[in-house]
Amino acid sequence: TVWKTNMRGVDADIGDITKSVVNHVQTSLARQAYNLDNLGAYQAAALSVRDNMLVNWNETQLHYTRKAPKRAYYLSLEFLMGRTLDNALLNLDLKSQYKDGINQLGFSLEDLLEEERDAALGNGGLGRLAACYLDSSASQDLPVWGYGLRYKYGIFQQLISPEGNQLEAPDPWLDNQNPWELPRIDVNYEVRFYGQSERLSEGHGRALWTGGQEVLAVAYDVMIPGCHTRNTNNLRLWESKPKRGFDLNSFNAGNYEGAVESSNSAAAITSVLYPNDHTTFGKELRLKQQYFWTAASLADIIRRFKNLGKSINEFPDYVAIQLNDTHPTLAIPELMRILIDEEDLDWNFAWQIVTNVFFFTNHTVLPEALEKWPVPLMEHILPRHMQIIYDINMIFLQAVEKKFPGDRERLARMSLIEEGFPKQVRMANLACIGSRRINGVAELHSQLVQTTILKDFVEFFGVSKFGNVTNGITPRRWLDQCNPELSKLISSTLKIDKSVWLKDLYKLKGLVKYAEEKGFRAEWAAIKQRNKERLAHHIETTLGFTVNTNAMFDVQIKRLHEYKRQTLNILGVIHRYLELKAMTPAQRKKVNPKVVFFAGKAAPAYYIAKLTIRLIVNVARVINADPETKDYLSLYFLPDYSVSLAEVLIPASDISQHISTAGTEASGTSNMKFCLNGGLLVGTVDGANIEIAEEVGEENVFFFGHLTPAVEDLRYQHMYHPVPVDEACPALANVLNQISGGLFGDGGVYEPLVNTIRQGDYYLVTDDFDSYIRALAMVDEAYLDRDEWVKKSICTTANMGKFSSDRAIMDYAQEYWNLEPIPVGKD
Ligand code: 26Q
Repeated sequence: TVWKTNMRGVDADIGDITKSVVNHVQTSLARQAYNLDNLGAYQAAALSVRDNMLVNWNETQLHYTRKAPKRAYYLSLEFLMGRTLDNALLNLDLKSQYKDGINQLGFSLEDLLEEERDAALGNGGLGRLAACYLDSSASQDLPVWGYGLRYKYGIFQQLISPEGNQLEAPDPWLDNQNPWELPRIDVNYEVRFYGQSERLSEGHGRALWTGGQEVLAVAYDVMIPGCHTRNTNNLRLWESKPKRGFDLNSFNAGNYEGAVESSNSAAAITSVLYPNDHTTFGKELRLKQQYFWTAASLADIIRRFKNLGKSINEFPDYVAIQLNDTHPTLAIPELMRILIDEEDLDWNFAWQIVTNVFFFTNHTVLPEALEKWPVPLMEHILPRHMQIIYDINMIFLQAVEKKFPGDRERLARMSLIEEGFPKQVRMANLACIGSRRINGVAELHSQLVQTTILKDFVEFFGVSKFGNVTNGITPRRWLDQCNPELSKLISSTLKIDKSVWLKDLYKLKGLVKYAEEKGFRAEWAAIKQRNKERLAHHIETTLGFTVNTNAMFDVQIKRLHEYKRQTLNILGVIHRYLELKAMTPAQRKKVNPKVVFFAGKAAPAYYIAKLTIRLIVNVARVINADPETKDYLSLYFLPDYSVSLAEVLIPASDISQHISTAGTEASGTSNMKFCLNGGLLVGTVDGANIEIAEEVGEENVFFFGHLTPAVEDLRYQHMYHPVPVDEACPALANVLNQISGGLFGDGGVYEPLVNTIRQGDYYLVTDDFDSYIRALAMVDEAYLDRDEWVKKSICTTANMGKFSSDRAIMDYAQEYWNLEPIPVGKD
């Protein structure tokens, strides 16, 4: 088939589409077009769409090579992509044609979309942010590539046992072969582990690193189509393979197990995504993942740079590398190793290049979440890198000593090495001193970075090295794709084609004036209602529950974490249940009916988080079965939260909860997704909630709780002047006593969870509980005046322009990377 191309991607008529799909059924899948199932039809449709993308992808890469602009590389161990087909069809502007074409073949496009498995190569916010940034880079014609790992198993599948326990199952997402990736067996690099490093000169000169184990990194490319542009960027994922099939010496000696052992250990590197966010470090395999990925990516970046024929000192003029958290920090000593040991540069020259290439984004200020690696482990796996880290540290600390003479404590705090047994390498310190600039992900968070964990570094380098880029989300997936009816209403109301407002989200401001129009409000509310019914239908067909769609939908969906305080939410639900029980039937009739949804995964070893899930499930069992109250309050824990589940949940939400202890949630991004879809927030004064309220108006956000500066004091009080919960918050004490007393099954089971609040209460559930309950009461009151509520909803969506990831990525391009758009076909 010859495809006609135009500026909006690729155009094709319906005959071309059916022909291409049928062709893939027969030649790629080797199946017959009759008796084809939905999965086969999905695969053929995907391959057909892929053909379209490939044309653009090739053209884009050729264009970038010819124009040789500065490029940026986004290094992330996580890319939480979700599904691709719908997104690709929308970005290429081919959805309606494919809908018709698929129909003609006797299938429904909506059904085929459901056949696709999520690419779930991430834990949560950090991984989904990377995916949104790829979409925005391509959509704005920026020459940006992502680099990550091709995990054979993504984030585990979550099952909930009858008792309410989380069980984990593998996520074999590649089992039905992945039409969206292009294996590049010819693009591969050798990566060394272990062995010996021998210094070849005095001081911090060259060394020779030999021996150990060599593993092969093989590239798989994933095409990233921009929205309504021909630019199609690349996400390169590495797979590990043994360098040679198996060890021939062992094989010939008859030791067949030994012969395949080292090949198994090579393949293990990219076998599974680590399911922890914010905790548990020190695992050898994780360190090997980090080095394997940074080494392969840097080798690839350097090879591409060398093809330009430029001298190495121009490297920072052609390359910017963004480090997504500290996970890729080994890229810093690895680039030093290449420049010194392989390119034979002297230390200072190499260091100058390095510190002009890297940029570092921090995503947390929780002290327990700062990445550290034991020195002995690092010495064993990466002996040369450990030498380089010591060299960097010595030179750096000399400079600190010169600026702050005699300040031993400062030196100890700023050192790359934390003293102790064992000593540990502080990755945030290394990322900070090795980068050109450092940013946090929301205003408050960036301030906290500068005044807490990196305070000493601000004093040493000056504040201009530090900045803020408030996170964003792509309105393509998080409005147009997940909420097509709302997208249509917006286009027809503004009389602006969606291709325009989706790429200039401030245009949504034009909706404000329609908040005063009754007819518009009715349409707006009707769409929310249909989205609630769509969610209810999804739950009915997947879980068998009948959900009351006349109730307010209240949603909290995110990883389970004490700092995110799902506990506060479930304790609030119990409080409400107890209140309802105490009412007369006549009193209950005046209550605003509410359905509460939870979803989210707990890290497999995070005991308290798992216990929280168990409590939610068992509270749901009791409440939903109570004939007196179930019309007014019901509760669901939806298992196996994912990007595609979020796409159904978010458009259906009336109110969502973002209730972290102030100062702990760096940004949050689902808060932006809910607001973009006309859902309101109940939240703490934390992360991006603050900036959302600045944009949409504080009257449209339900804030509660203590502010960041109070948190430290309160914790101190808890430690040194503890007050029993019964005194500090009787309403909460009553709820805790009901749990302990067995209202939701064996109370003893929940004691460890309840005790985190009764003793210490590090995340201040007690301190914020009353304020939280008051905020929920205000939500109820506001919801009863439905007209006013819908106005709030419209004004919220209308003022979300700032939170497009297009704005965020342009900020990186201009203030950090110094990158220009390189549109394909416009020169
Ligand atoms: C590190 C080392 C070893 C094992 C695991 C990890 C690890 C993995 C994932 C550490 C942290 C993460 C993920 C962190 C994360 O998702 N942070 C969130 O990032 C979002 C995007 O900036 C913010 O919106 C959230 O506030 C922040 O919690």
